[in-house]
Amino acid sequence: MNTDLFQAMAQSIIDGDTELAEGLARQAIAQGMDPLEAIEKGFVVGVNQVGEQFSCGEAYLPELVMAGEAMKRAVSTLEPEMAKRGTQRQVYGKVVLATIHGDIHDIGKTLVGTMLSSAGFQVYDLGVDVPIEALIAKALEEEADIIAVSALLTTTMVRQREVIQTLDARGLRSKFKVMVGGAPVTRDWVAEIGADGYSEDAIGAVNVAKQLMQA
Ligand code: B1M
Repeated sequence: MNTDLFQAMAQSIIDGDTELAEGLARQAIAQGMDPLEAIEKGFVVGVNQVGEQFSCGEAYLPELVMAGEAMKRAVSTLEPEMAKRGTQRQVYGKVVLATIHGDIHDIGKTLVGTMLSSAGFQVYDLGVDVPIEALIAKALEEEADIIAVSALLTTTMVRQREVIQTLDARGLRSKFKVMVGGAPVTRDWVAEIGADGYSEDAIGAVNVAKQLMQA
């Protein structure tokens, strides 16, 4: 039963059991499960639970770190399968993607990058803790269509606005569409900072990026 497998996946993250998380990810692939379904119905449920426990003081940093490691292993095990399943080979556009300076959360950002690549975007994933200037320099170098900025902390989310302000100040705003995302990002925030697109999750990010290419 997939329900049991999803529960085991969530529990492996809660327990910070990296080996088990990888094993369950492999099991999902072996039985032909959609890898994104495994992530969203299984592993993410666990990482969200650890996050909630952390925010109310029921879990501590070591648990958060272990959950993060287990989550990363599960996602990286599933990523090749996700890429393999990306059937649309049309190149939609170029995306420069990063988690912004001061922020080292990379799981969701990497997932967004994988989904965009599998859908046919050329993705330049600059990693985490990326300074605004480096992001813009890469976008200029690659003549990117979209700058995609992930932030998981309320303290780093403000740098999404700074990306737009910097583009404005340098007369580059019209050259790029700016897409933002990450757990604290809301529609209100997107409207406030004047970003071009936003999505709550990786699948939505693909749709938004496609829309931005037509705008
Ligand atoms: Co951090 N952390 N963390 N953490 N961590 C959060 C974000 C937090 C909400 C936990 C909590 O308190 N409940 C909290 C932030 C509070 C706030 O600012 N409001 C928090 C904190 C406080 C911290 C530290 C400050 C803790 C400390 O040191 N005291 C520290 C900060 C370090 C830093 O960045 N400078 C820290 C550290 C860490 C770890 C390193 C231990 C680890 C990260 C490991 C890693 O990434 N390699 C970690 C983890 C694992 C989490 C939680 C539990 C899970 C994040 C995650 O991977 N989710 C998180 C709580 C939570 O979100 N439930 C938490 C799964 C992932 C698939 O989802 O990243 O949301 P997500 O990505 C989604 C969407 O958001 C969206 O699509 C993705 C896929 O569906 N999306 C985009 C993301 N980017 C997008 C970009 C787009 C579009 C969509 O377009 C550009």
